Amino acid sequence: MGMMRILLLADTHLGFDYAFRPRIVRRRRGPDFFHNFSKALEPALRKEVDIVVHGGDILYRSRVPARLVDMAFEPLRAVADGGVPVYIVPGNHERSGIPFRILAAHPNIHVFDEPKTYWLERNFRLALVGFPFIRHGIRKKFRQVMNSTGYATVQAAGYVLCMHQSVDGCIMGPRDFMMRGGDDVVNIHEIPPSFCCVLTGHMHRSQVLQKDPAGNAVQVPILYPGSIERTSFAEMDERKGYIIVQIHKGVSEKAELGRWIFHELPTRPMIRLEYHYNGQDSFTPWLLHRLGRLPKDSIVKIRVHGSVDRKLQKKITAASLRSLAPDTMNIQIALDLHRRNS
Ligand SMILES: [Mn+2]
Repeated sequence: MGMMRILLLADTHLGFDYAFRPRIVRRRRGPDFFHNFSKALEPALRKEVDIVVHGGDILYRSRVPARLVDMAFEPLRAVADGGVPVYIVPGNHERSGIPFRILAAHPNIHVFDEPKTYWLERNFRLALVGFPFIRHGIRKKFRQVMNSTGYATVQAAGYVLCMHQSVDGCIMGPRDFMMRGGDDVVNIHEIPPSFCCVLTGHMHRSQVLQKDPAGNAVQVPILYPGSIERTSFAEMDERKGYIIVQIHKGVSEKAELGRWIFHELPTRPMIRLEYHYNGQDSFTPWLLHRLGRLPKDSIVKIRVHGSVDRKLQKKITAASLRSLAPDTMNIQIALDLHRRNS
């Protein structure tokens, strides 16, 4: 009898826009990611959860400086030191490059560096089943990978699957593109019904799948916490956060998925500005006017429409944009390349 709480976070992409020795001084987004990472782990440090699952993509790419690895692992180690076990799924950015062995040496940190089943006994026995990101052909390999985790030989009241994959029906991008049926997408009907839920990274949009793409209910919900900060303008309208998942066990032998709660993390506003250029130079006053009306910590992308001549070119260099925007903003330009040479 009782309950277990799992804190699920993923796609922390630490190291994104983080400079150890910056050549130019400008606001960077890197610290926002570290800040949200610490914030997401606070309930674990306060011991309000029994387990932490990181669904992969701890770091923003696979080759990173050792210092960054230390900075990224330290908060996870603090959680584990506090007595809350941490389970990590290696994501697409974490293959050979990242020294998981250092982390895995911690008695409270467990890495799914190959298909594996761990189990934990608190109020009841919960099996944590998982495998590292499989880049190609997961659809065909899924059953075999699940078999090789050995979960079927582990007796437990409940099973959760930890992975870093796309699943039929998951949605991404500003146009709500739905993944379904592809070689690199897990068939949602192949999740064994004995599982309480699937905890997975990879999709940067937070979402919970409870139906297949045809609209039929599925037995095992798929939970994506999404990324902890926006990694691109494709995510500009998405809320960011982590999920706390409850697994209950009543009088029956089987544990069940209870409530899950999305906890939102702070994000900076992302703003797109459109500038239409017709040869008449009004860029600087236009930009100052627009920037003056935006929140001071905005991340701004300016799209220039029209063919850019030398006169405008000089005004839209990174340095000149920075000189016009408050230091608290990030600002970048996107040229409408399609029309640039016309
Ligand atoms: Mn990712």
